[in-house]
Amino acid sequence: MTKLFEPTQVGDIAIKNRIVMAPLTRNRSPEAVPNDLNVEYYRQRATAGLIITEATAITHQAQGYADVPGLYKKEALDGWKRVTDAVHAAGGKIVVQMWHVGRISHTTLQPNDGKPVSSTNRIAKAKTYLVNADGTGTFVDTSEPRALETSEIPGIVEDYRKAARAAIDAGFDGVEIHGANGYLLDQFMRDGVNDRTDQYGGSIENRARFTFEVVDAVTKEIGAGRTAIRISPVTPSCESYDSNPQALFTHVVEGLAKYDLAYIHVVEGETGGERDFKQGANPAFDYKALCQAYEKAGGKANWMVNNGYDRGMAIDAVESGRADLVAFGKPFIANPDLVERLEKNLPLNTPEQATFYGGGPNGYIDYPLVEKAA
Ligand code: 8OZ
Repeated sequence: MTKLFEPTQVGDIAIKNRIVMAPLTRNRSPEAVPNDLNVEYYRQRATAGLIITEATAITHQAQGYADVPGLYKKEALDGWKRVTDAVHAAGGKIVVQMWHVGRISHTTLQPNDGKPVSSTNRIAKAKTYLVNADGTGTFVDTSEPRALETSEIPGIVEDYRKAARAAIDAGFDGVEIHGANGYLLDQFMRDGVNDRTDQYGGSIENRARFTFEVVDAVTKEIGAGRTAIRISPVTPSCESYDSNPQALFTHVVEGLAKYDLAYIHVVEGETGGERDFKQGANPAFDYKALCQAYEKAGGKANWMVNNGYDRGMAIDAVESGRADLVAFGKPFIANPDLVERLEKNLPLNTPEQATFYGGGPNGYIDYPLVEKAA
């Protein structure tokens, strides 16, 4: 048996194999409340060693897209409890990805139609997704943000802390802090977005401060063994750019090493795209050096890799010790029984792009299992 299919311990979470369902935005939770369809979707995928939920807004202000779920109101938490119960009853483990979109939002999704908040007043050249009155979806430009006042930042750290507590109370095995893909924490970390002059802007230390404050608050609230983080050092998603991602993320992982986190989740390359993507004139990103810097600083968390892995790459990554866990995204959309298919080296269903975002059961809970496909 290859190590990929063997059980392991991820912080406080015991998992039955090292295949992880990556966070996947599906826009099927109107009013931010997980519903029966969502329960069924996650239940079907419980043979994954670990499920990471789709990105989930920690507050109303953290919302940036139509019909994504939240962690901030009773109905949503009750809905998530039904999801976590179903996954646990099916023998799986599940963590929630805690999300604040920052400037990747639209005034119509914000409390009192306010401006989205960010590290900057500058608008992102990016799109968000809204649902029209007739139920059809459209991609629209994000709204102009306002830079958070320095004095507002502790309140957002507190929002993360509260959301982490609510997640554990809703039955999650842990939380993954979304520090990737150009959303709020990334908007602070990157010098191509962050134009602040306070203690949250300028040097790498200052830009990473907010992320560390969030990690600190969440680990104190629920324990480091139930806390994880996702980073995407070079992804251009949501117009995120940094002049020196290697130095920035080396500092980030060195700082994370002092927490005994469950895992560090690294998107290699462009999220959902090219694995060898580079930011501007930067040299190719050295992921091995990143992991070594983490270990040299005393970091012991599981190292989770993601982006375009196939069976052979995943087996090799874990067997060679380059990674402890491998997250699969699109293959899990189309293959609820992905673990069995990888283990037996069976063919995979092809995901249908047209039904990724929004809609109903079609393209969501109707992908066939291997027996039925055969
Ligand atoms: C796809 C569409 C909308 C949001 C991310 C949460 O990139 C997302 C996302 C992905 O992290």
